[in-house]
Amino acid sequence: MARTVPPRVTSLPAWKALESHHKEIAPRPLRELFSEDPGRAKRMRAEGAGLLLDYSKNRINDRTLELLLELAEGCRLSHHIRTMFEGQHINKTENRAVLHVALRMPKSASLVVDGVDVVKEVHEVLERMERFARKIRDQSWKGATGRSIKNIVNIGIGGSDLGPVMAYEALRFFSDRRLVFRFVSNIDGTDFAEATRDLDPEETLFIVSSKTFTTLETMTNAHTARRWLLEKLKKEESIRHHFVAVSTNAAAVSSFGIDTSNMFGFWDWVGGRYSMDSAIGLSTMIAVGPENFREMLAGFHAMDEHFRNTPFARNLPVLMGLLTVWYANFFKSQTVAVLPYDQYLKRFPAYLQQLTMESNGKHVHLDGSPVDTATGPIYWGEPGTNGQHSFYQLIHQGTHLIPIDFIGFARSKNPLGDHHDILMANLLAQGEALAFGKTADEVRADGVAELQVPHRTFEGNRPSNTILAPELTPGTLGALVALYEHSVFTSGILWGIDSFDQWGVELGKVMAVRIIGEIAGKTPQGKVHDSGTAALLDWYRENRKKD
Ligand code: G6Q
Repeated sequence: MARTVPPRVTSLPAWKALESHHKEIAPRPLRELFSEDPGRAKRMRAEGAGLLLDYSKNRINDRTLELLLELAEGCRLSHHIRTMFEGQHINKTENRAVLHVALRMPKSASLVVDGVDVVKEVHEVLERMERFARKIRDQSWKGATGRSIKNIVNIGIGGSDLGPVMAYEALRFFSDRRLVFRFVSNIDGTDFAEATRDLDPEETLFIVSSKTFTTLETMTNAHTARRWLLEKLKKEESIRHHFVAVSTNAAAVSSFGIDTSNMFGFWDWVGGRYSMDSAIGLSTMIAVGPENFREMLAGFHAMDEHFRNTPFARNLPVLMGLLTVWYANFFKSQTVAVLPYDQYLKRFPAYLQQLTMESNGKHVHLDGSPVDTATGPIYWGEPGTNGQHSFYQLIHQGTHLIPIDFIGFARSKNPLGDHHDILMANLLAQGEALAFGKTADEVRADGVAELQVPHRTFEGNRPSNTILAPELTPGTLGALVALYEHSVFTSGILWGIDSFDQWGVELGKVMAVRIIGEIAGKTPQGKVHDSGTAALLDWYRENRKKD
């Protein structure tokens, strides 16, 4: 297959034009951009898959958009979108297709990749998951002693944990409240101990979620779970009633003692951080039921179709991906804050951290040459309004420019008095205050003492996107996640990097394994470490056994 490395983004005429355009736009306040252009808010919004994106409070004008769209053209974004949807091996460094979009294609669709109809396989697994989820939900699946399952513990880490946790929290409203869900990821024994301390093994099901079934943290936790279970249930035979696996590695699943008829598979073309809608979402399906899970998949698919078919000027993920590049490379912003005004989305920023930072935290182009621009920014955030009483001060008056994604819904799942109106008023007020600030004259007009005026002045010009939807439903969640997946893809294409590998995770893993051996005294400590690490290791060896 011909290697299609996009042209360097910095060599494109649109890049050069954006550099000089940035000089004109950077000093212009959003106040001015709005006052001279009454149609701006109406024009700078786009809708897709049930989501509304208002991007008018960004430091852009029509010319900026024109140039950013030209940049996308120059990087052959349409071609790259097509190659992803066709199942070409766009994850070059691992020589893999990238086909999370196939996980949510309808049953009637077909996508033949490397001679196999992947959609057919996806639906076969989905149907097996459904049968299993229904058995747990209607209590016909029994534990080894004949008791029904009440507790579901997902053991996994990274992509095999963050999506399931986030989705469980986001869709908790739709979950079966008779069931208890816990998520164990950390190798720290505290995670397992706290997650299981009040659970009865007879009523507990473990889902061991691991694509490779070799991940140190997950396998250590899974073996601990096995011992915890057998301590009470004694017989090895009980394992198959209390353990199921989600993996691509049938041999390892079987040698753990899990019946492979209770293994739910997926494929090497599903990256960990893109897998919450694969069998990795088994805990989500058990929690919310197969119908809601299907609705979530439909939401993902609606955004996939929007991304694939909508002209870039009205394409939500493309616009967001281009704006990410605009701030990261021209304003030199280093971070993006994601601020969901919905308590159910409390784990969404953590989920996005992996999706965005593991995908676009890269230092070389696809061909291995060093990047010549900054790449993926740091993502962070907390649900509103909590963040307002914590870190918003820095966003309002600090020295860093932090673009924001506000996320909100027209209706609450828990309408309590006027809580929701107050919540949404805060979202709108923050966007407005950040964009337009408060001038010294306005502060003085409030009668503020001169000494305080500079402290109480807000420069404004802090950009934000506002993403709105009628309600947080399974479908909305799917659309929202797909929005970010494709916006990450868009930025990654512009930067010319591989958004689908994660080599950066490897080195630490290898070194940890070596040090584990050294702690246990199996490998001699020589000059393998720098003096600082060697001293810390000595300290730990001396102190680990003491009270
Ligand atoms: C995600 C990464 C990574 C992965 C975990 C767990 O894109 O690949 O976070 O999901 O390391 O891997 P396993 O599922 O193989 O245990």
